[in-house]
Amino acid sequence: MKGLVRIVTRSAMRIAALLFTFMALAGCGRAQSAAPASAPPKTQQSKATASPSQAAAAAPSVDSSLVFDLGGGVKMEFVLIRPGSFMMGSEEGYDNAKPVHKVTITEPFYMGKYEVTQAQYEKVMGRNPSQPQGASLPVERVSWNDAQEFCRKLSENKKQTIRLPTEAEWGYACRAGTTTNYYWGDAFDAQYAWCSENSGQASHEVGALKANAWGLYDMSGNVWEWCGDWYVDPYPTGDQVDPQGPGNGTYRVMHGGSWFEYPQRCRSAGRLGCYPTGQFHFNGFRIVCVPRT
Ligand SMILES: [Ca+2]
Repeated sequence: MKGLVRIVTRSAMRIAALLFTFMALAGCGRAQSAAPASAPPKTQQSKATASPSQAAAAAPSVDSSLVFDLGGGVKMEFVLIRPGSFMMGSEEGYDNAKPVHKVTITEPFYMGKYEVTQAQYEKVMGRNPSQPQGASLPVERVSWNDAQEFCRKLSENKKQTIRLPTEAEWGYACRAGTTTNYYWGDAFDAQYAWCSENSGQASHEVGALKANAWGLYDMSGNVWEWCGDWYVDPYPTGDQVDPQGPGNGTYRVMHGGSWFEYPQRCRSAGRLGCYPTGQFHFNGFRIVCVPRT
């Protein structure tokens, strides 16, 4: 009977996944117009370059980490990301990651070390929309609007500016100075990310796999992560400094792929646009805290 329930549950999740993919191809179709989920790009070679040396500079007076106590033993950890430049996007693979362009981040920011967990979400919001449930699992089935409300409430509680990362901040933190398809190399490695290859068709506790070079976990895979920007496709050309995305739009940006996606979607340049009201089994988020000056 348990097996039947599991099969039924997985079937339901699969249907939801297919619906999500349909959304990606139809409702959110502009996000993946170049290639469907079932047809990964032929080549995955990244053309991006980064400036890891620049990442080590600046922000000497800001603590390198930050921890929020949310009560009841639930904590939230952040890693300081220092200013620097990188090449955003990829000339190979999905068209929506083109053109590659130089981005400079001028201010330090604290990036969530992990995806927001269900325990953290429940502490702040008083509810947990996820299925299945587990304190250390990433919260999912949260819309962009839900994530915004989470940030607003936590900012109010902590008297600090807490927000979603911009798409540029997310990409910079994800690459962590790397220029390869993934932040560990050019080929998928199951030691770093949960995707369709190794997930067993479910999300996993945050931080169970290896981190990137700057100490961030699950930037690739597990759950898609909302960014603050409106979705734009293609990227603008030319160098950008602290880009915030377009002033308006229809879709919001998600990055990093998920437990359901093929590895190719979980590359550092992988992105998707979806309605800000969208709630799926694969979308969660992580947050940024602006250092006090
Ligand atoms: Ca993720």
